Amino acid sequence: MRVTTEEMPPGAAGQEVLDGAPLYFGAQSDGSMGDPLPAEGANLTPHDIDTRLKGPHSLAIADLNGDGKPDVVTVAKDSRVAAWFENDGKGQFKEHPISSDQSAYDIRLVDMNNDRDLDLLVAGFESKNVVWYENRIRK
Ligand SMILES: [Ca+2]
Ligand SMILES: [Ca+2]
Repeated sequence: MRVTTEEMPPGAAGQEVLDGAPLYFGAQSDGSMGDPLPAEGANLTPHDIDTRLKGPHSLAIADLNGDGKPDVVTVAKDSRVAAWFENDGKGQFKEHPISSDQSAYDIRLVDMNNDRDLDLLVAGFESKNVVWYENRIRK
């Protein structure tokens, strides 16, 4: 298994490799998350991770809880939600809310406090803030 940290621009999709097979992640502003972008010639089956979010604009992928499986973090501008989705490694994701008052377009995963885990950095467009959330998942 190879797990990489990948930061993606708003509205983009990302790719991770899990057990040698590529996984594609995407965010759409219509409220759904998880549908991959069309990839010509590829045989991809979409698996929704969350269809309730309104205006998810940014995704980040990293192993936030240290279990070796890539997790997904997003901010949904219109839902005002920041959340991470724990990957069980079998195609299922469990939502973990981070904030219910964060209207943002962009996120980054960075070790802000040098404690060897990735924290969440958010640029809150309508929240009018820049904030980081310390990763305390494994503590
Ligand atoms: Ca994980
Ligand atoms: Ca950290």
